[in-house]
Amino acid sequence: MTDTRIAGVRGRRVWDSRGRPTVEVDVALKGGATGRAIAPAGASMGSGEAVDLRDGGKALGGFDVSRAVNAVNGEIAQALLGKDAADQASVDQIMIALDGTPNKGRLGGNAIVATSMAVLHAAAAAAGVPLWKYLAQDRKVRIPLPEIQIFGGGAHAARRVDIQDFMVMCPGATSFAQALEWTAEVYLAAGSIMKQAGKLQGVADEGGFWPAFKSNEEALDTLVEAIARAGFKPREQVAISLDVAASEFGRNGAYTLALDDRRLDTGDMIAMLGRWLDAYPIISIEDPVAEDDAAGFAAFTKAYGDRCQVIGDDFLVTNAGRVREVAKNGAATAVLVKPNQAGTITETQAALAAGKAAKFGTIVSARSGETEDVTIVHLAVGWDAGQLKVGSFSRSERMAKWNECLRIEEALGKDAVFAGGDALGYSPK
Ligand code: 2PG
Ligand code: MG
Repeated sequence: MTDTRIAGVRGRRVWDSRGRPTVEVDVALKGGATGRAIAPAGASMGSGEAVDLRDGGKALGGFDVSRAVNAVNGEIAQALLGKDAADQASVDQIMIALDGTPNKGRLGGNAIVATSMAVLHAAAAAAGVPLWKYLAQDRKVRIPLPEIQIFGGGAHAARRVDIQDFMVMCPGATSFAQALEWTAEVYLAAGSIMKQAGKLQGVADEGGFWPAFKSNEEALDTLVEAIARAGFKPREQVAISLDVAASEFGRNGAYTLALDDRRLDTGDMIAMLGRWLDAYPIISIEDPVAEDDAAGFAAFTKAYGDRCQVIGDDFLVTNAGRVREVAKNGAATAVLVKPNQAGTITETQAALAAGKAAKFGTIVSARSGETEDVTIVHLAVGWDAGQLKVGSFSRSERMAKWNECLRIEEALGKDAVFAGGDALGYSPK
């Protein structure tokens, strides 16, 4: 191992998949190793997330990040110079203390998470091993089960459909490579069904088809048809996974499904999702009710937690404390893990570890605003998360991540263990 003390930290403005500014950080170590990372950005965000520092004002829709970049090149660089990149916990603690706010709003979650990830990359480079291996050390890891979007909706497609992500998972696949191949067939079939029906309007923020469906159920029907047309057995081989992202259309126990022109209370929401579980091969549901509806989460999990994985995203915001609390109440069975919700690698890892301790499913996830950065793939493998959510099967900011995971599976060769359906945070009956 070469000298891992930090010799330089440099931030710059780069651009994300929505054409918005974001923060990239380069870290150089005394021994010559370097690391680079880019902050992603969400659109449907939990209120408990670390917040990005944006400039506001008229230019670039208020999304510019010059203040966050200045924070990296000024205060953060100064505080980290000479510190040991191999001691991630201390580096992250320094930034948390320096920021001094509960939501990282002073220096910016974007500035802090990009720096935290760049430090991690530099430490792995100094150790001379790929990042996933640096994180795994001698522990056994699995290649994650991918969760891949076919239709986009909600905040990622101008609310064309209310449900945000209509995704597939391939519990019947025996390798990551096979899961991708099966998903590619389903994506292709879905596209041609929609084209024939005149329902294809392009792609949404994460690369899934932007649909012209008349109802949320039509999306589910079309997805089942696509799975069958691609030649797979729905549920056993290829199953449906939903991110309802209910906080986007519900608050205080009242939900408005604009497309279906229906107003629902928490009980109605749970009953509707129950009917969908009866009618469709759904094995995972994320944020079934709004983030402020802990009782709704508990009721949903009690009713259906043995029939599908119940994931908390906006509800748990990659927060270890919340995961522990919710595990006690049985209000979810899985946690979505997004580094920029927590703001540092250390806090992200703590949330994932809390999920594992609770025997939850753990899903490392990208954001709707992404870049060529593939750090999350290494986190998913190195921390043995078991599941990986990256968006759809088009657009290079998504494909860069699926392709990176293929390379890791290949590098592991005979030692590669695919997590498959066993990684889900429930036991299918
Ligand atoms: C989510 C993510 C990714 P966003 O809700 O899970 O799909 O979306 O990054 O906009 O929060
Ligand atoms: Mg979500």
